[in-house]
Amino acid sequence: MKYLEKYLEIKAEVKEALESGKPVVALESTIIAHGMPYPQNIETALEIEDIIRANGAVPATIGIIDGKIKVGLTKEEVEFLGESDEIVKVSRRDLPVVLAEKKHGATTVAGTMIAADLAGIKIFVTGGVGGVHRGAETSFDVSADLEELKKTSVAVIAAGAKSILDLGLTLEKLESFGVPVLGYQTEELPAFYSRHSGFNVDYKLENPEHTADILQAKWELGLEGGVLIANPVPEADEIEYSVINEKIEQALTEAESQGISGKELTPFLLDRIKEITAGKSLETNIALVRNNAVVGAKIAKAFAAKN
Ligand code: PSU
Ligand code: MN
Repeated sequence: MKYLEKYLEIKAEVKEALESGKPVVALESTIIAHGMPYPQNIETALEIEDIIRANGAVPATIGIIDGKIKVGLTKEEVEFLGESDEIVKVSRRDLPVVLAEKKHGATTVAGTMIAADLAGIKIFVTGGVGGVHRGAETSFDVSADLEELKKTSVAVIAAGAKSILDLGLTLEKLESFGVPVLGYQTEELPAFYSRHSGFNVDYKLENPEHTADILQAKWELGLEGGVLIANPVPEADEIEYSVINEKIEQALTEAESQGISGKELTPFLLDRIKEITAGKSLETNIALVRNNAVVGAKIAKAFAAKN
């Protein structure tokens, strides 16, 4: 792409890995800047990179510094994104403005998928994806993450979608968009904090090799678009659906009465749920991201071995 270098910078270690066909795992930065509080946000981001390495892949945390998309942030850049309160939450619609105005940005699932795709990274690990918000029939609040999954060929490993969303409608959208929703060693869609949601996934993944075969078949055939790999939180760390659901309802009611909407809604809910659960939701959030990193690195390894 003619102007790619103007906007995108790939860290040397990541570039070398991509050129030599080593497994690389993309990581997002909205979770750092807007998804978790300081200092756990920075600690978790750096720990996740170590977990990816320990499982045989090269981590590439993606964010925007001074109007440049960085594929592979340095430790100092991760710290900066985690500390500063002037970081824009960047999805597809925000990208051109933040780049042109040379601002700093944290990429959402959609933003990170775009950057990973430009850099040639196929596997991306995060906590949870955006989806259809509850009440979307009147608010029209549907995350741009879903549109991105429809068109951008990157596999996203997440602990399912959080029940701040309407999970049933989120699955319907993904079906219409032709996005496979694959459960990692489970037939049920995990609901982020909990392993159970009452909804089934489309297909169950047995292991990393099985996953890699499916990704290869999709993309070799030219079936563009992403895949959602739903990996349940470990049992020891989960919060039961019935327990967390009540807290979520409370946070949603508060958001509504305070008129919170648009890109502010997801960060607001995450923060309120953390307060309402006295920090328990944050512990669970960290645990499930760790677990996704292990699985994601293994899938990246299996996929790299085929290509
Ligand atoms: N879900 C989480 N933690 C997060 C997010 C979602 O459990 O940090 C972030 C991700 O970056 C996701 C974004 O892409 O929120 C979705 O925001 P919105 O609903 O505004 O599209
Ligand atoms: Mn939204």
